[in-house]
Amino acid sequence: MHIKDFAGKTAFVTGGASGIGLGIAKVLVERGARVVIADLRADHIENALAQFAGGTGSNAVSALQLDVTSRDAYAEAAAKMQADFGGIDILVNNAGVGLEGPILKATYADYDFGFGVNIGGVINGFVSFLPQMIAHGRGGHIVSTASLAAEVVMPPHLAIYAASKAAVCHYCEAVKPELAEQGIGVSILLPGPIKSNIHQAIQNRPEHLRAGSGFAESEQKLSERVVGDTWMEPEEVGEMVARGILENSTYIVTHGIFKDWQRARSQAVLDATPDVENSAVRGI
Ligand code: NAI
Ligand code: GGE
Repeated sequence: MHIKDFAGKTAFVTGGASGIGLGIAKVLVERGARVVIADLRADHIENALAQFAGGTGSNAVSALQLDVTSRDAYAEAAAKMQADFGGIDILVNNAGVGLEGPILKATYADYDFGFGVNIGGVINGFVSFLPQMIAHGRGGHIVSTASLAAEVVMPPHLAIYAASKAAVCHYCEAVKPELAEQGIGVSILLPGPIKSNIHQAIQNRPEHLRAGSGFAESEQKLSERVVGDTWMEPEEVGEMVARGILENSTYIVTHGIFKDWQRARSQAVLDATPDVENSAVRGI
């Protein structure tokens, strides 16, 4: 029931018009999948479709404009996928925003923006698409993009981001066994630094969450950051994701550069944990 190859499969990639999502879309198309790119930004969609134009897989790609935080729009998109393709086989919950700013300046607008897209968008993907992925009986796979930020104690100014990504990670881990019973595989993508437009969070903020934001200054500064030339190419991430889907890997990790921070966090939790004899008193 799990995905064994990509030929003839339909994939829905959120945030698929830029960066990591576009890298994933390119690799899935190369391997014979039909890919629907769902993205908030019309400029990114136009640029992405231009990159496929004239290529061998160009007629396997289409795009729709979708804000993953809009539940009504998401339900409509899922209904369209059911009508057009008999439902999707692969869902890539990748849309996310790299918002950052000092926590003492954060307002509810900032919390709502960060959690709304980064975890809310993932939940909306599961809720909108799970029924059709189960009903069509072909099995399938759901990949969600978290971050290595979920596995370390993050540097300052990234608390909302880290918390939203940790939520993605734990949600996916926890639902994996129940979805396995339905023939649906689950993977979590944990990237390190990848070449993308993640610094453009400010442009992805809806008008109603711009008003009252305490992060305007940080996001303006972030928008001027240049993409590092040692950062990984999105297509390389796409290759890792394709392999992760075929192997139904729980974790797809792109970089080993934060391993010491990952270990330190895990060790600190273990160090604070009472011994087995102590906790056996209460049990669960
Ligand atoms: P990106 O900004 O190049 O791509 C994200 C795409 O998502 C953009 O095209 C944007 O228009 C779209 N998007 C934003 N808000 C949306 C919404 N509400 N609805 C639909 N689409 C929306 O950035 P990148 O880096 O490719 O980001 C993809 C994912 O990877 C994000 O979840 C990000 O947090 C995660 N990530 C990125 C890392 C990096 O180093 N670039 C590292 C770790 C995780
Ligand atoms: C490349 O840009 C970013 C960003 O602006 C915010 C977050 C991230 C990338 C990623 O999710 C990761 C980088 O791999 O998060 C970190 C950011 C900064 C330091 C450590 C990080 O993860 C361990």
